[in-house]
Amino acid sequence: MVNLSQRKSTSALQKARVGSTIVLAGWVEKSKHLGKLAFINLRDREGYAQIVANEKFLGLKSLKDLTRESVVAVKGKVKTSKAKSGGKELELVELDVLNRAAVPLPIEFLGGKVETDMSKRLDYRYLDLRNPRVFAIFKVRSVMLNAIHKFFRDNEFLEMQTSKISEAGAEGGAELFELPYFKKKVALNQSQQLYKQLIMISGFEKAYEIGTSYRAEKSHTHRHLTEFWQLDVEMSFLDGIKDIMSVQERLIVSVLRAVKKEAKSELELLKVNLNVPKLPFPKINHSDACKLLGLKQGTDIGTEAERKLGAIVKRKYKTDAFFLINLPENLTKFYAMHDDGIGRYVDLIYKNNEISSGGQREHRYDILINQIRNKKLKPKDLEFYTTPFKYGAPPHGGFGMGIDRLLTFILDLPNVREGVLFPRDVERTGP
Ligand code: AMO
Repeated sequence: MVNLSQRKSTSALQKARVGSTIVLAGWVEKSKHLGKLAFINLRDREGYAQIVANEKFLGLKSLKDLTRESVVAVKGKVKTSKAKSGGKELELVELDVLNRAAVPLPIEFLGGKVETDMSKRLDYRYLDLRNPRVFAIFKVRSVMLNAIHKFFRDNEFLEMQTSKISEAGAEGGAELFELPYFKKKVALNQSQQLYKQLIMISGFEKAYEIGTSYRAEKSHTHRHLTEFWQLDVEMSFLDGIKDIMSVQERLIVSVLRAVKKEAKSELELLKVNLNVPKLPFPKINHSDACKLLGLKQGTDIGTEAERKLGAIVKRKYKTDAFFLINLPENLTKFYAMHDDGIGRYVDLIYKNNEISSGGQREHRYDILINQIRNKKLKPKDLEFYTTPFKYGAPPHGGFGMGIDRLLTFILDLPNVREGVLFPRDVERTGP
């Protein structure tokens, strides 16, 4: 039996001493039989290793039965490879089949080939993710998330975790997922909005969370999911939206720098040439954006208009990232602060798509209640949120950024589903 506790990765093989014995384990990408020799291409999460079996290996014949994608553990001697690519290979001494894969495979991904039918790929996501090109996306996602956590820790933000079950929505009633809860009805959180504000009232001062949000949006687009990951940030005692933009732009720059440095080989594999935008990001007033786009003042700038605006900004400022600021009241939420009908609101557009939205919040109780009424909501339903504003609410604000969207646009992916392990949308609830 091959001793798995001695297992090394395929990348360790390249650093191992010629003549030494090492143990590898992984999946059989493919195998080839040439007379008295057999070659196995073994894959693990670090890459590939070539395993060569010659006559000295007693089980040579049985290797013919090895099916693709079976899981094996091998022990062998490190040799210099005779193949053109060079490097090192393993001469097989011992092989254990840990799990024999059935044939044929339901989807094909040999050599990094990506099936065109996304729905089929998602049905067999566990296999799809074995494709190094698909897996690379999730390595970048992990690097990106580490960089986000590092940024907030370095800037003295506390990490928070808010509840995902709530009694009221924050972002619009029609998009609420309601569910029975014993004798009551509750809803899945649409965002962390109301709770991140409550903890500002509690005195957290600077906090962030990375968590899931749920929206019953019947949107069949490349950038909408029913369950998505959101980065929520909230800060107290801020001096208007400039403080919110400053955090966001520094965050984006440090995350992109980290991805460029720490996910170099993944970016190469995915053929992504990542540019880090210069600081500060341009700021475009919503009213100016409407003029540039030939839209009526107060129009909601949607997907298509964002693309056009992105192209205009790129021509003028040579950047992929800019802020859209000062949104009119008809486009803001009840919790936003306004100056004469203009919301202290900020959207961040990156590579032609909105990736975040935020602003300063209304912390004055009476005005907040009025705004709730103006949006045709019932203050009674939101008492758990509004009452705390009577007992010492500091001026505060923040933003919510779509993690899945950020990854999508960093990697120029065609669809947000590519960067989510098991995406949920209007049709898909499994696997
Ligand atoms: P908003 O609703 O604009 O704001 O959401 C913030 C960001 O979350 C992402 N996002 C989505 N991603 C994928 N699928 C969806 N259905 C989806 N909906 C939103 C986007 C978006 O920019 N509470 C406020 C934020 C705040 O003011 O702090 C909020 O949720 O990237």
